[in-house]
Amino acid sequence: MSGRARHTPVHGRRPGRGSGRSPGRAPGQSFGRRPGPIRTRTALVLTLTTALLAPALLTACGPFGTTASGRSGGPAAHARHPSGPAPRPVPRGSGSEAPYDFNGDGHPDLVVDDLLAPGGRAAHDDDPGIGIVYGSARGLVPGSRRLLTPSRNAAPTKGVVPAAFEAGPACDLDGDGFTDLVVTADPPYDGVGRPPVPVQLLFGSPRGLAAGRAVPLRIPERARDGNEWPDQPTCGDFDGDGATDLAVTASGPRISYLRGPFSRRGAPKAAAVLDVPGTALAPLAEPLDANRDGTDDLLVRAADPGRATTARLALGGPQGPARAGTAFPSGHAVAFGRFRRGSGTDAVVATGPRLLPRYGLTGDAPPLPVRGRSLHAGDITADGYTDLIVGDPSGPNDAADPGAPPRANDSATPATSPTYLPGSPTGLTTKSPRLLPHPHAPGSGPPHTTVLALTDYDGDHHADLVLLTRRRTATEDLITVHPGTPTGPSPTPATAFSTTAFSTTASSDG
Ligand SMILES: [Ca+2]
Ligand SMILES: [Ca+2]
Ligand SMILES: [Ca+2]
Ligand SMILES: [Ca+2]
Repeated sequence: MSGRARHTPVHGRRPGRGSGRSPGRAPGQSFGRRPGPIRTRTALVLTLTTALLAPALLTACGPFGTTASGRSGGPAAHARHPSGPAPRPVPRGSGSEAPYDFNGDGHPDLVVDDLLAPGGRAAHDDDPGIGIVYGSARGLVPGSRRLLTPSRNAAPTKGVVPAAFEAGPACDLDGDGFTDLVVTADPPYDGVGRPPVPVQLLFGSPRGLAAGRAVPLRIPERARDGNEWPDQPTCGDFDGDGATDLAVTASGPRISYLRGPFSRRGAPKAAAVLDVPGTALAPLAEPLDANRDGTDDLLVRAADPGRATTARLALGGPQGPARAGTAFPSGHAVAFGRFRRGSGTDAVVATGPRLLPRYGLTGDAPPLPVRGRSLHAGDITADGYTDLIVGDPSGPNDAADPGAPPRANDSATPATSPTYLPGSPTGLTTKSPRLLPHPHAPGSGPPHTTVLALTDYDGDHHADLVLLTRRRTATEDLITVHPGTPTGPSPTPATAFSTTAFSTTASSDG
């Protein structure tokens, strides 16, 4: 995600599927690829500089104010509040059906998978872990944050605690009303025979996720195929029985289809190998029922994320997501929603230089000249039409040259920061696309802004945008929450804090 190679230490070696981008996982996203222990994260490089948010930050005292100083000099003001507010207890919940609600209090929580290590530099030797920010009726509460680390929270394999720990999707796998987090670790493997299952489950609870260790996902032998690492875990109720299931890659165009509910020991209720129309599973922000038949569908790609490729739906049914559905043109990401008036699900494909809308999934429409490789769909304006945030405008190949001008032969919008594109009765429109200003992160050098999440955290029915902005040499970065408004994401963040705040978090719950 932002300029850091998630190395894999010591033992585990995961061949194959491992080279892509892995965005922070949260609702409202639809892009990229699933994280795994060996990943190279490529920076989202953004070259548009703007001062719009510098003054904004001065008054950006969220409900739990992190940056208010009232003085001039936004960056300096922020530097005096280096990380975030003092840790607060995680609110205790009693279970809910809200997505990404690890403590079951009815308010979605945020997963931050790409943390700056203490001292500021991105870690190359130690995985700083996964940060969780808990929500409230007023939105995310940076004080209510917890750090999950491999040493404290991962399940050991043969007595060895993993060193890498990456967040995957979140869903309620045991059906207790507390969202569970799927993580990927790097268990030891001697290269002989089938590798161990690197996927682990952290179960939610009234105290959230940090209450205990993960358990390894148990994939019965009959549901494995080949000698590849099981990867790209994807949640959904693919058979429509009401229990959340998991799909995990096996080998070639086969998946391990694991039916829920899952036991607290990580075992599915039933499991089988399924053929799907592709070799990789695309991460989706939330389960997708594209044809609205009551079973969730998979989006399957012909190649691992990181490369543009064709994708196809694998439609759910009583036997699981086995039936080939709509095919999509080659691109980096596909997002789904209701982008225009109509009764069916719409899709949009990000090719890199353009967006290809597919209204009603199959309807052709003129391409939109918006550059980007990641898509985040949500109703920001609360008008009933899904809006789009298009991220990663320059792509990994441009990461080393943040000052590069837009490419030649580019009649497209020279988008160098995430772009906001509203849905409307007539569809996605470039009449009013808006480049989002870079939040004013501390440090020097060009800022890199990635989209962490697009979901309604404060319950006002406007999806709220969470950005992570980082400069290459900085010791602090900045997560900003931009509330959704009738005209798009607010340029003024309601909340701002650094990912280094997680490392100052107490290890036990209050
Ligand atoms: Ca919550
Ligand atoms: Ca659960
Ligand atoms: Ca199911
Ligand atoms: Ca909102």
